[in-house]
Formats: sequence, C-alpha cells, structure tokens
Amino acid sequence: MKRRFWFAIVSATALMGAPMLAHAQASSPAPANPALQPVKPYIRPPQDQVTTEAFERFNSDRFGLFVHWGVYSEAAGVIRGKRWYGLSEWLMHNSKTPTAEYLELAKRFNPTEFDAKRWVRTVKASGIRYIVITAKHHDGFAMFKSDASPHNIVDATPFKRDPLMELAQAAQAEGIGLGFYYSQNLDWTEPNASGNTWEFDPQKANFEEYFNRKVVPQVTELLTRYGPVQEIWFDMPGQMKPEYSKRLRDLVKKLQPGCLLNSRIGNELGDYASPSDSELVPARLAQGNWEAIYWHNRSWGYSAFDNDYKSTDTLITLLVTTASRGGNFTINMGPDGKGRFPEDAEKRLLGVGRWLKVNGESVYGTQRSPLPQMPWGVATQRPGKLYLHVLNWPRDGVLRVPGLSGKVTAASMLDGGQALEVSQDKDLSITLPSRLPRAADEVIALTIAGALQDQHLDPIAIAMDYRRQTLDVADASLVGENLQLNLAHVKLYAGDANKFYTVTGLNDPTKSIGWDVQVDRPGEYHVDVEYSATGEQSGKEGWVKAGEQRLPFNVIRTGNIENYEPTLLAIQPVGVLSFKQPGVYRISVSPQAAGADLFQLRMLHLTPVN
Ligand code: H79
Repeated sequence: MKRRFWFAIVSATALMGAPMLAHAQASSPAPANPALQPVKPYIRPPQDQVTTEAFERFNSDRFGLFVHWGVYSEAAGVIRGKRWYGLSEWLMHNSKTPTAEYLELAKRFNPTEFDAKRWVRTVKASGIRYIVITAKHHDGFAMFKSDASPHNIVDATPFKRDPLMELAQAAQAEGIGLGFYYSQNLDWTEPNASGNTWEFDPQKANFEEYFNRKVVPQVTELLTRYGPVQEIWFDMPGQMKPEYSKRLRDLVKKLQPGCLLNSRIGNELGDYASPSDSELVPARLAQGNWEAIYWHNRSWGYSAFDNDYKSTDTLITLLVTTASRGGNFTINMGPDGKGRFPEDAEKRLLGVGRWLKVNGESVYGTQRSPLPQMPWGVATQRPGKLYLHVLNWPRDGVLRVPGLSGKVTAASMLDGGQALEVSQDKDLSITLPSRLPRAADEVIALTIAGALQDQHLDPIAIAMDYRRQTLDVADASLVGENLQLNLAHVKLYAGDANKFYTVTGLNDPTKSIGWDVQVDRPGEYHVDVEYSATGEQSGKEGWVKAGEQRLPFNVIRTGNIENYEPTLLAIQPVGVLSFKQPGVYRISVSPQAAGADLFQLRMLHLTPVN
C-alpha cells in the first residue's frame, strides 16, 4: 500500500517546529486555560560562522551535566525545622523567607568537601561532555567572586573560595566544556528585580537599575574571568522587555562570540531551543538545535529527603531518545551543602558512562533518526551508519524496519560485535541474538550503502510482537480548523510526569486527531484513550475509528487541567481494532456530535490482543 501523507494538513499549527519556549513566552496570546501553553516553533538558525562552529561541538557532545548548587543546597529543602517538598532551590520563595534570614544560611554554607577535580573525574567517567553550573539562581546569590554584589560565596560564606574558578580550571584541563546558568529576571534578594513579592512592591521596582548594577557586571565577570564559556543558560525571562534580552545577547556575543545562548534569554533571542524543564520534545516537533534538561530526582537543588534518583536504565533511555530527536541531553546533579555529589545520583550516572564506553559511537556526534516511531525503540545515524537502539525486544526475536530507504550491507551488535542475519526487500528484518537483552538499550550498528532518506513523518510502525504501544497527540495529524496542540504544565498527574501534550478545538465530527499506522501483519489491538475532562464534558460521546471500524465511547469527568496543580487522567478502555491485512491505516479520534470540546486527549494506548 502506498504511503499517505496527511501531515501537510497540520503543518501550520503543529509540525512547524518545536514547543521550545514553554515557559518563556512573554508575547504569546493567553490561551483560554493558562495551564495549556500553545506549542510554538523555536528555530533560530546559526547567525554567523563562529556560531556554526559552536554548534558543531554542541551537536557532537550530546550529553551534559546541569549542576544546581547554592545556599539552598545547605538548607537541603528544610527551613525553620519544616520540610518543603519539591524544588529545593525554590525554598526561599516557597517559604517566603525574608532576604536577611535567607542570607544567614550563607554563614553556615561551608562546602569543605568540594573537589573540582573529583567532580570532573565523575563527569568524564559518566561519558558527559560539558557542565552547566548555576552561577546565580533565583535566590540572587552568586556562586563566584563578584564585585557587583556582596551576596557571593567568596565574600559571604566561611568557605571563601571561588568554586567556579576551580571548576573552570579542572574542566578545561580535562577537555570538559563549561557553561553558566544565570537567572537574569528573577532575583529574590533585589527589590528592583522580579519575583520577591513577600518583601518588595513590584510597582516600585526599577529594573534598569538592577540590570545595570548587577546583571551586566556579573555576566561580564563570568565571561572574562573563567576562560572559554560554551553557553550561558538564562532562565525564566518572564515579562522582561525585549531590550534587556537584546542587551544581554549583545554583551555575551561581544565578550565571547562562540558562547551559545538558550532560548530562555527571552524574546526569541536565543541560539538554540530549551523545551520546558524535564521534557523531551516529541519526535515530530523537534527541529533545529535543542537541549533537553532533566532533573535526576524531583528537585534541581539538593534535597535531604528526595532520594528518587533515576535508574541508569532510565537515564540511558532518555539520553538515546533525545539523541534520536537531534537534541542534547543534560541531566541535573544537585551537590549537597558540603559540595559532594549525592552517592546514588553519582552511581547511576557512572552506569551510563559504562554503557557509553561500549555504545558511545551510537550517541556522540550522531544525527536525528530518519525513522518514524518504531515499537522496538529509536535510532540515530551518521553518514554510512544507522544505529538501532533496541529498548523493547520483540517476542519473535525479529526486529523489523518497514520500508527503510538505504541498502544494509552489514549488521552487528555494538556490544561484542556479533554479526547479525539480515534480510531486506521492501522491509528490513534483523534476527536478534537468541538470548535475553543485557542492557536497557542494546545497539545494532548497520552499515548503509547510499544515503538514507528522512522518513520520520512516515506512518508509525505498530506490531503484535511487543507490549503496549502508544500514539501521542504530539505525533498526530490534526484534521480540521482551529485545532491546536498545547503543552500542559501540571503538578504531577496520576501517572509519572508533569508535562504532556493535549489538543484543543476537537468540537465537531468533521474534526479529528489521527495517526497513520503501518501494520506489519494481521492482528488485533485493544485501545485505551487517555485524557482529562471537566464536568461539562462528562457524558459527551466520541469515536475511535480505523478504516470501516468505529468504536464508540463516552467521556467521564476527571477534572480541570490547572497550572501547577495535580491532574487526573483517565485511561479508558474503548474496544478492539482488528487489522485483517498488513498495510497503512489511519486511527483517529473524533466527537460524535458538535458542541464544546470533547475532552483533552493525551494519547491512545494500543495493546496487542494475543
Ligand atoms: O533551575 C531550575 C528551576 O528552578 C527553574 N528552571 C530549572 C532549570 C525554574 N524556574 N521556574 N520554574 C522552574 C518554574 C517553577 C515552578 C514552581 Fe512553583 C516552583 C512550581 C513549584 C515551585 C512557583 C511556585 C510556581 C508554583 C509555586
């Protein structure tokens, strides 16, 4: 069956680019529900030769370490004997601690165990290529010697050393790149900056004064005293005026032309895109240069009571999935008040390093996958090579790639080099070793004759030999007027994330959210719809359709999606879709009747019925 291309239909709204500015969009019109941010493209192509060269390094690195370290690390999520759950670096804000009291914490912040060389050893052994460390977070406290503010680690703590200087030297000696995080708009110790509403009156703030006295001098210090800086990672521009983003950009580029800026400098002036915190850009939205940043546990700063660090398997999966979408993966580390990496966080990272020692070829310097969504995992490529990252092993031991454009001349496991049997006519089939998988991701290296075409917008492959497979609305074709893809920010939902995509405007039977799927052999799939719905939406009826098949369902109430509030999503069984022959089918969701939006759909789940 011929491939169908529906994607043009949605190109204007969804496929143009990445949802890269989720909390940095000062200028976008407010959506009806503030918890839902419309997805907007962010692509800023390189501006000059120096930037192009900087991106060559950026895109070859692929794996970075974010370090959140400050006075809040000493508090570790606890103040006045009370635990504050969540982001420990937000402690001052969440507990509305007065500036004077917060700065008292600095007097006991004495990270005597800090050893820059040791940090860099761990970074190297973890296969990480660059570090981005908090120079100044929202609490306004500089983790470097600053002449522009007394609130800095050298002048205001018993430690008296400049850890950024020590780190810059240790990193440079080992060829590890260095970047600085700098909170430019929020500064809770400054009456003239934004953010501290418990002590200061925003009406009286003179931002210009703060910007000239603190931001410009400190950014200048960071770019003139610490050697080459790969990136300045600005955060939370809020409503900062374009002139300030512009002045910051010009300052950075004047001092270090090769220093890259992330999109959270604000006002669309960054070089590369930052999606929202702890979010991977969906495959079909990822374009251009981008970097995913992930927390390791559920706080960026050290928390004494959050030990929920990600497993090595999860970290590897996140790293390779980001790489398959052409992005860098930057995992966070929150050193404690003594300056040590938490043992468990470090241990799990070192596991990634061991995996990369064997499989690094499939990550560093690779480019985005040419393949559409596959049930077995993801892919990366470089000229003449395609790497299949097998995250899910097929039950029949045969890994299929429908309609691969290049000719495979050799296939082997990256770990151990075992050659694999391949057959290729229309589809590619590879017989996996007859043993159980040994790692979360076992990589097959394919040698390819001829160029690979970009097929990532082709139909999504589904297959009976795997467990549950999902169809996310971020990868869907939106058919009809005024359907809009949004990113929801919530405070956890009954699943495991606090970011997910949903579509608004599904209010008429002529409109639909659809996915073209490639079915490899006849089979039956049980369908669940995963969504959120308000009381007004409860009782509405929808269809899941595929070819002539129509499965009706009615919507139940789960609640509103609200900004940074908990959200429930229903995972509701609908029925079974049966595909009698191999081919491409469109699976779609639509309302049965016109009216208000049917619901806020997140994804479909397809579970093979054996
Ligand atoms: O540095 C890390 C975060 O501190 C920073 N970005 C990453 C890299 C960040 N700044 N703002 N946000 C993240 C959004 C924060 C939202 C929340 Fe809250 C802070 C949710 C809970 C605490 C503010 C206070 C919004 C709700 C309550």
